[in-house]
Amino acid sequence: MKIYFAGAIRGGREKVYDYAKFVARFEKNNCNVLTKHVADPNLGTKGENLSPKEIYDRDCDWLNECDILFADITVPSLGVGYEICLGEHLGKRVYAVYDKNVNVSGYLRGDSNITFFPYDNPEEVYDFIDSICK
Ligand code: 6IA
Repeated sequence: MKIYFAGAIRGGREKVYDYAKFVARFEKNNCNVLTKHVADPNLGTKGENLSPKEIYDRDCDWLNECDILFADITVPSLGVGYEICLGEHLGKRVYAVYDKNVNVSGYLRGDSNITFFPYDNPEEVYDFIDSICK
């Protein structure tokens, strides 16, 4: 199964170590995470050394290719919101997890096509990921 993992870059990298845990859990389930760089602590808020057009084109290709879009929406990010909308309109299964102590977008949470999973501790997300991969 191909996973498009979405997490904040310009929005802020404070959750990157949780992103890495989620990507590792998908890989433990033999999933192919197309966007592993999003969970790379060495990727800072300046992103990769690609032009915006190269990033956009490549990410759109991966969104077309993926089976599942999985986003951590705890850190507000324009890019993640855009990807969620595009993934949904491409007919992908869309999952969004977030730290329940953070007041995430009410607009997004009102979208019944997205399956949400609020968590206190990122380890709680592991079983959720396992269930998605079945
Ligand atoms: O708005 P954000 O930067 O927080 O958006 C993050 C989301 O958009 C991630 O899920 C990525 O898939 C995608 N994305 C946004 N920017 C980049 C990037 N470099 N490199 C890789 N993926 C990205 C940004 C710098 C560039 C504009 C020069």
